[in-house]
Amino acid sequence: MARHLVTSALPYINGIKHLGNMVGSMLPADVYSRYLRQRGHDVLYICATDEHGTPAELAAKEAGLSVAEFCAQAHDAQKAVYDGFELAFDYFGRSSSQQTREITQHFARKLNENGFIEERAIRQVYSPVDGRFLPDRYVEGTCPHCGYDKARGDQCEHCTRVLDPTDLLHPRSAISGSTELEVRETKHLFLLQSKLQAEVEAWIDAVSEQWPHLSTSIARKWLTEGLHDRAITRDLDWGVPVPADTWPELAAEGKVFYVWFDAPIAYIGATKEWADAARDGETRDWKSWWYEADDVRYTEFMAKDNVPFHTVMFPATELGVREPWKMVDFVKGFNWLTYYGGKFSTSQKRGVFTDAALEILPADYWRYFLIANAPESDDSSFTWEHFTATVNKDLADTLGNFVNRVLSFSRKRFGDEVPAGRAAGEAEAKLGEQIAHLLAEYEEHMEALQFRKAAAALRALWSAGNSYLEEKAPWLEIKTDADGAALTLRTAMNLIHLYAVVSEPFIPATAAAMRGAFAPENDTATWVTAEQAKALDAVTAGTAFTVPPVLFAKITEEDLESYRERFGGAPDA
Ligand code: B3M
Ligand code: ZN
Repeated sequence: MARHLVTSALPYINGIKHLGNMVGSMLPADVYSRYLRQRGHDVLYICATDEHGTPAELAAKEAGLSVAEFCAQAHDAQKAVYDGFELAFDYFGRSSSQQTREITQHFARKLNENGFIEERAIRQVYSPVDGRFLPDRYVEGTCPHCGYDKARGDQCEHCTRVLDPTDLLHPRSAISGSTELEVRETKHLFLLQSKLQAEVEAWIDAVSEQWPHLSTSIARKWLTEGLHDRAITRDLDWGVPVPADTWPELAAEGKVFYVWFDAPIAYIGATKEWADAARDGETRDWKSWWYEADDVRYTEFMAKDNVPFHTVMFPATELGVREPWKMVDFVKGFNWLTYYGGKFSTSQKRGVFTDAALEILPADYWRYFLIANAPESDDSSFTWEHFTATVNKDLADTLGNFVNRVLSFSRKRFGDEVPAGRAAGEAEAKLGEQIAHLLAEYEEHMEALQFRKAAAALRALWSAGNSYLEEKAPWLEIKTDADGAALTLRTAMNLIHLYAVVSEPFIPATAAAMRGAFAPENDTATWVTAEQAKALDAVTAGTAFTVPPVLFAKITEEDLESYRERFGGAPDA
């Protein structure tokens, strides 16, 4: 039993996220955390809103609110959606917290003491039309590496290379579009990452053997290009202030840390928020998860554009602090989920946002579909047609229908208690072997964080029940052999109970409904052993049960049409 620390990339504060954001960070982290908890591990799943930086300032301006007020509201709005998705965070904090501020300032002081921070005068892009210095991501232009014409000054979203605004070809202000940009001189703090290159490389060599190819390839690419010293302060009103005890001049000018400097530190800060939120005599020790925490296994989840920051830049920061802070053990990176092969687009209203998704269907429909089609080894595409087919086949037919059919039929023929029938025979022994085998497969894929494969194994478990039921056909058996039919139904009910337990990470609400159908005594099991899977007798004859309402409604042609209309269908349709 290990301690598992899990974090998912912090959703940026400026708006409700789309399904692509969900499947590339929070949802798989939740599925994994739930699985580990069920297996008896001590798990801490931490997330937070990422609240600093220019986009927050601009979104607040647009909403006519102070940045603080905007962030408070936007945090609550995001949290409500995540609750709707049944994301079971241990804590969902905020990067603007006092806790993150203090730890960020501590990190900066330590980096400075250790010779990894330097004050430098730089020439920065100033936009007279906008009357301000333009932070990196507010300079847009053409990527010098791949030619993408909407590259931002901090990173090219297309080829994921990290950029400097002055690298861009044909630069323009992202605020006003003005191309009359000037360069003015101002002082900033620089993190001397170049001095840490060798250490980061050695660390990657030591730790990344089991990581997905996506995570290591991005990290290696970045390291091969060479770690450059980077400005870690900005001229903004909103952010973690540069500590005045160490840099009085910059503090007086109102410089704050760059959002990507404090955002990963907010994983630690949010853990401290969690500890500080303890009530009623409960003690929570945040530091044991992060400091000298060799017994902790730390797993991070994120989409590919965030991988460089987590595999290279934040590790460089942690190494430079020269204190034993916990570093990541496993980086689960994801490719993009596309919408009909194109990008989800807020501005063009194409794609599905997480709040809208929950307006039309409950979380479990989305959770299952998204994880079963997670963009793990490649990009994957969301289409309404694929979503509909998956829901109808896997959730409504294979799982939902099985549950309702078995329970309704049994109630009709044998009443409200699990029937006894005769002792298990050959068909049940064969089924038990098969279930135990598939369960082992499911566990193996979950341990390896192979979510699509885990979903396929789960689906195979559900299918095995259907095949058994078709083969035994209790609706025919009942005519000649009531004891045989009762055995079939009792076995099928045991499958339902097993499905309830093992499907919980994917579809927690449905799992609870399935489990709630039975009321066996002392039903505290959080997982199923191989022996139990073979025996399929945890729910004994005589146990009372109820028939839950239909678990998954089928999506009709009409529904499908209305979704296409509301959300936009294929790009050119
Ligand atoms: N907020 C994700 C993004 O906005 C970014 C992740 C931070 S994780 C420390 O692209
Ligand atoms: Zn590019």
